[in-house]
Amino acid sequence: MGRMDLRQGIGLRRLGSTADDFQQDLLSSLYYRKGTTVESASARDAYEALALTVRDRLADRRARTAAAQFAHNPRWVYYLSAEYLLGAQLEQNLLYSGTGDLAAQALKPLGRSLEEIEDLDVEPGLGNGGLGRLAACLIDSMATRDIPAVGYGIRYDFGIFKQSLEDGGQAERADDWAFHGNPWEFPAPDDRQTVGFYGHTEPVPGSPVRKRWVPGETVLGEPSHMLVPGYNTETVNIVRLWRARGSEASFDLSRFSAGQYAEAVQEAVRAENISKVLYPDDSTELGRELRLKQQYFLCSCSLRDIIRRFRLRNENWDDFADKTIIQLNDTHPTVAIPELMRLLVDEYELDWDRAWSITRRTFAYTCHTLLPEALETWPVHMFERLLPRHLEIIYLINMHFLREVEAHFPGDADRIRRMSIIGENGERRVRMAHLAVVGTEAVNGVAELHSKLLRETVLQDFADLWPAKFQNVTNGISPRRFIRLANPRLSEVISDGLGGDGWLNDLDRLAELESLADDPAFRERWRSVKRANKVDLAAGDPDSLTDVMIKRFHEYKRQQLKLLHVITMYHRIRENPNGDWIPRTVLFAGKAAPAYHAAKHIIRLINAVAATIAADPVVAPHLRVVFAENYNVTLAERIIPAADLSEQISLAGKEASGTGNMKLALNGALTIGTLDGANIEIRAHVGEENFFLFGLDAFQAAEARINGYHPREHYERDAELRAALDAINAGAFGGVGREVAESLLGWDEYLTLADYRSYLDCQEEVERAWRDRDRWTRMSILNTARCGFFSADRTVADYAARIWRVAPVPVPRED
Ligand code: 8GP
Repeated sequence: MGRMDLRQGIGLRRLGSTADDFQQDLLSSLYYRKGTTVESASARDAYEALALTVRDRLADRRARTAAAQFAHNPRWVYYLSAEYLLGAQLEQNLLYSGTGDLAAQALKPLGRSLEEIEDLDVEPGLGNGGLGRLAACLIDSMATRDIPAVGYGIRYDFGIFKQSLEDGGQAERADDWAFHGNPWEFPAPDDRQTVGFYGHTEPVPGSPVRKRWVPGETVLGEPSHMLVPGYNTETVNIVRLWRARGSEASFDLSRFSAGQYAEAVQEAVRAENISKVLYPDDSTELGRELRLKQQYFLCSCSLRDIIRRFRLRNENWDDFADKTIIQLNDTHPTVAIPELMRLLVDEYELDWDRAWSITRRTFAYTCHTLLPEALETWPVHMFERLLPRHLEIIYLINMHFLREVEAHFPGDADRIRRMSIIGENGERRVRMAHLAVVGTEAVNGVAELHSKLLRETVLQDFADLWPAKFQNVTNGISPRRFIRLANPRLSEVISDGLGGDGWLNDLDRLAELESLADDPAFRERWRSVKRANKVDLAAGDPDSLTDVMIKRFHEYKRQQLKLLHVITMYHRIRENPNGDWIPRTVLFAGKAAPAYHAAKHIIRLINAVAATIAADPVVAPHLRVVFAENYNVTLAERIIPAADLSEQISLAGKEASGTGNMKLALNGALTIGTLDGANIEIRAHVGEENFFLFGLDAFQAAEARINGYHPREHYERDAELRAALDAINAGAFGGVGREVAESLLGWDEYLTLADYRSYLDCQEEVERAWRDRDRWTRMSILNTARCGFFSADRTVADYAARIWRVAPVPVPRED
């Protein structure tokens, strides 16, 4: 590898790597950048000074990365995502810059411990769940694999809400994550963009296709970026986040002078609302429009930035797709497709066919769901008002597309209706998933089963037309964050077992642990790590079976099934207090969408059951239910290392992949799960005998629905199930939960009752395995050893080879 020192060129002092150097730099940050002294520095001053000192080290690598990547003029990967759940930055950046020990040392004169300082580092919660965390894992792995990439997103002022429990129910508070500022970000005001909304279009004389769009409102997009370091490599990529601002003209001085203070700023406020919150409530028309506005804002700013970057090195538009691949993280950024067409045709004056050929080759689309209600559509009238030119372009795209369908399937009017980008059943709507399939070169699902079901059900017509377009790329997770940072004890045991920490960049090497699975001393260490992690978590007796279900609350994920199991255990223990019960701690964590009432009822019932059990002296010694508030990446990092049992119990055919299942298995938890999403692949990798399988498969679940499913039949037939539901209805848990019982007995959308008995039987299998300590430990070690496949590094390598067709660009080291 070549060598490079960019500082030399401008005579800049190099940052040293000794403890003294680091100390000096920390003190200098404190003094010059925070404007304070050792004597008067607050904990927050110390935190910020440390963050800046660490950031400086990464900024060096960033400068070299940018130089190397631009010199190479590669095909860049641009990841467009409405969400990033990045997790805490300080612990990550200390690890990725190798400065953890130096930092702990350097803080001493300030009288501060690193732990205390790390607690001040607020995670940017710019996402909801799996999709947002996947985005964070993928950008980590792209940097680790030296792939030139930029992640684009929105810098929401308020991220995912903070959850607390009030009277056993979920209460939400705004998450002002950057209230104290965010030392990790670099504002880049020179790269700001102007984005239009509303208005009208005008014909362009002499051109049948081009139009002039005269927006009725314009808003500024101001970017800032955060560094995304690779692990054990020089590359530091960025994630660039846009924040909406009113223009200077949006402040009305004359109104202000007339004392109309609110009116004077209303335009600016309107503009800033675009990046105000992650997922504004969409129960009103205005809320829905705001979401579409956010999506367009992200796409328009990012595309202009991408084009600006392209033009730094290239002139010919025909090279654009060879230098650019834009991965759409679900349909949220799909309006980028008509936006690129608009830019190419209207602004850069390319003819339609050339622009379309470029556009199609530039985009790829990842779908993250199978739930029909999660496939986004927008009312045509809303699109027309907000983005009039884009709607015209979508109509044109659709016209060309439907001609292609007609040519392939002549006379198949039904198919044309089904495939059209415009849905005509009832209110006319723009189907974003259809647009995303039509306007991209590749479409992928996120686990084998998911990709198959996409091809065979939701997107079947499209797969008939373009079979080669459809691919699978199974999700993965960052082993750095989810083992090394989350579980330092286990990391040490693994590194000792494998003779080094090379596995952190090459997770397949975990397979070498298999030979240790039968080594009694190794097993003992393995167990003691798990126990110590449980002690740290302090959720319950560290010797109890720690049974965790941590994920967003959704009926398809079936927290209610876990709850029926808990209620049944409660009944069993009460009936037989002297039984040989295995102590269990059942830990739930997760947020429900604020307007998702059914999910919130489930949360309430969990807490009511937890309270009833805790108050019952007969049951409490054996069973404890804990609801951990405000689940986020940081909390996940504490729970996952302590888990014995991982609950992955969605109705088969509903969970696209799951990634929590991977994190838990990698940390040695055993999975109890259905044949859904990536569970299937996890089971295939760890071995059937090391996985607790139950329930209907996707095919059987679909059949059950078709044949007419009657949850009451299960209720009538199964006495324990009946007892559980009757107890809820009889008010055994403080009168809470009747809505849950009603929905289960009434229609049971996700076949919870159908899987109840199989689930309970499987839990007995779990207990049999748990009673045999050595067997359990062996299974646990084998789970970790065989989960190397689920590294996001592998996921990124798959995308790079099969979808992006990009190669790494290594960054030279410093002398
Ligand atoms: C999730 C899927 O539910 C999960 O199975 C998958 O592992 C993950 O994406 C990553 O692929 N989907 C979402 O988080 C999602 O659809 N979020 C929308 C609310 C934005």
